[in-house]
Amino acid sequence: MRRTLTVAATTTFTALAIAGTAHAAGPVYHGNDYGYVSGSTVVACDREVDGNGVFTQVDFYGSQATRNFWDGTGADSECGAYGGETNVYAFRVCEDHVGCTGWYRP
Ligand SMILES: [Ca+2]
Ligand SMILES: [Ca+2]
Repeated sequence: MRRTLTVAATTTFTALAIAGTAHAAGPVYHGNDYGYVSGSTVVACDREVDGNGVFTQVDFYGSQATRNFWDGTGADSECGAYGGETNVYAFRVCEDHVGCTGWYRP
C-alpha cells in the first residue's frame, strides 16, 4: 500500500512540472526568438543572428514522442511553420546550444 501511494505522488508531480506554467495567449519568447502553436500549426522563429538555431518543441497527448520543429532558414524574415499537428499538449521554445523556455499550453 505504501509503495502504491509513492508512485501516484510522483506521477502527479511530473504532470504539474510540465503543465504548471501559464497558458500562452501569444508567442512565447526566448530572447528575441519566439514560437507558438496556433490551431494545428506549429511555428518557430529565429530572430537572433548568432549561429544558434531555434525550434519549437512540442509534447503531444498520449504516447506520441516529443518532436522539434525548427526554423530551418535561420535568422531571416521567414519562420518555420508546420501544419497538420493536432493533439498538441504543450510546447516550449528552444535556442540550440543555449536552452529552452518553460512549457506552455497552446
Ligand atoms: Ca539564431
Ligand atoms: Ca528563419
